[in-house]
Amino acid sequence: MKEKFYITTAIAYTSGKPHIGNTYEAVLADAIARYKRQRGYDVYFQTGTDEHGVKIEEKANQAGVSPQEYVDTVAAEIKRIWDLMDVSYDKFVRTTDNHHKEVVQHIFKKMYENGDIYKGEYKGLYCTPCESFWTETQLVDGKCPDCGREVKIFSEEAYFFKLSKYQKKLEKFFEDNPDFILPTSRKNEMINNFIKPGLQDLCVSRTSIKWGIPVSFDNKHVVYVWLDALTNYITNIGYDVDECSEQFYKLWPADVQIIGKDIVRFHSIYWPCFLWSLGLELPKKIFGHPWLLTNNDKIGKSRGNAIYADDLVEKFGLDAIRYYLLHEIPYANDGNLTYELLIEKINGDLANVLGNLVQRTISMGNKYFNGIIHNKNIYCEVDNQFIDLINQLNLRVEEKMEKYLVSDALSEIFNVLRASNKYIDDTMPWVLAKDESSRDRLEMVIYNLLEAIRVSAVLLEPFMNNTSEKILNQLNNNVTSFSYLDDNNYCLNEPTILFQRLDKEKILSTLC
Ligand code: ME8
Repeated sequence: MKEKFYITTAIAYTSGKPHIGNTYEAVLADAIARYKRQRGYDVYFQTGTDEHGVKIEEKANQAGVSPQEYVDTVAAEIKRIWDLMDVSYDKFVRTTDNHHKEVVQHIFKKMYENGDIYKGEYKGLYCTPCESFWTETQLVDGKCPDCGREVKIFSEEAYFFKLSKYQKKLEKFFEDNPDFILPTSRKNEMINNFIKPGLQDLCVSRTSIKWGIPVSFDNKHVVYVWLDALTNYITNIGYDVDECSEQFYKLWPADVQIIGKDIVRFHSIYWPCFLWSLGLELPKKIFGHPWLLTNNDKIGKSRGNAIYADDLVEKFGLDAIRYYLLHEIPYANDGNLTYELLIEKINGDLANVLGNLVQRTISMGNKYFNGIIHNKNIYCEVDNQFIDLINQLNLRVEEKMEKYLVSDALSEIFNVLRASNKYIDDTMPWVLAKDESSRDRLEMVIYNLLEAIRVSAVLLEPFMNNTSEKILNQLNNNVTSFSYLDDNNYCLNEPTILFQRLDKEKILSTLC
């Protein structure tokens, strides 16, 4: 029996086309999902769209279409972009699906019946773009602490969720599970800014909004968008209040939930309390990834500086963009995207380090041995060190990926590719080729390089699946072992260029 691994992303708002920051999250989760599949896990990867709320209602009005028509178009666009990025989700969910809506109604009713939801009057401050409620003390200079925009005063009849009831339980949970939120620095922020000051009951219904899931027993209210959105992680795998599906028992609790740092609060405070209220276990981990900035500025659908994945892929190719996203955004700190940096990385890491190595090695194999390469068993000191590096790579990647250090895992692979280029410089095959008596040694050198390339290509699959496949096709070898083999046989194909070197000045002048 394979061990299950349930991974989710946040569900993207269907307020507009997803920018490269939202897309980063889907690609990041995809790399983790593919990595786990490669390690033999039975992976279930869920992503999708968050389609209710006042912001979407407003957007639909502006566009002169119904909210449903509006979200149908945007959800299709988000799915198209996830597909374009090769995001290997098992299910793409939408909060306007009838099944989800029904189960959210059941959940609301169950929470009401068990006393965790009660009716009261809401008076407070609301940030419409962030769909968030704030208390006076949380505001920064009187404005929304997340986006810096004006907040509105609201007063209406509403249902409340008894968050305050879970204060002690949450404090204890955080104490007992210090690694629940990754990176751990984000946990301290939650404790100091939200838990310690005291949890306030959360308003979970609206009468002033039409575009939402009606409360089944009081239908002038619609369910607050975060209760609707967060529960997607269970409604779509078969949770229901009276009876859950087999799939639910198999998959829940989620193994990791990938979200951006701005929504850690919803996932580490509201979400655990909602789950406790339903008598369910908490996810094993919440990973709050950093942001992707463009030109060191926050990207926003509404800030007018958005860069889109499909434009980038059209200009630079899919795997160049996947590489950049996965490698250039560190684990805890924000990453930056500019065309200049992107072109430098494509030329440096992808064309020079990776592309050149594959091209040179295969060309030598074809030129000197008509592409037929075997192990000649003539090992030198320089080989032993090199082979050790190849054999350590799998474990190094695993150590990083198990901690979700995705960028570092990719760096490990590129370290071996760099070491392979150095191995060529050290062994100087072109000198060996001049001496007939060194022919076997030359074949051995090329064999070692081919093994380094093969192992790297196999381990690259979760990050750059197309490039991995192209390399293995050029090697004409489908052995997927993660370590150096001394009995592999190669019958090489012709090399093709993996990444074209780009003329930075020329491209920048056409983009500006
Ligand atoms: O927050 N860099 O949706 P969303 C990296 N619907 N990640 C970014 C980013 C950036 N510049 N900007 C946004 C929502 N994100 C809710 C989620 S989940 C039950 C509901 C991330 O479309 C953001 O942090 O605004 C979030 O994880 C995801 O993109 C979707 O953002």
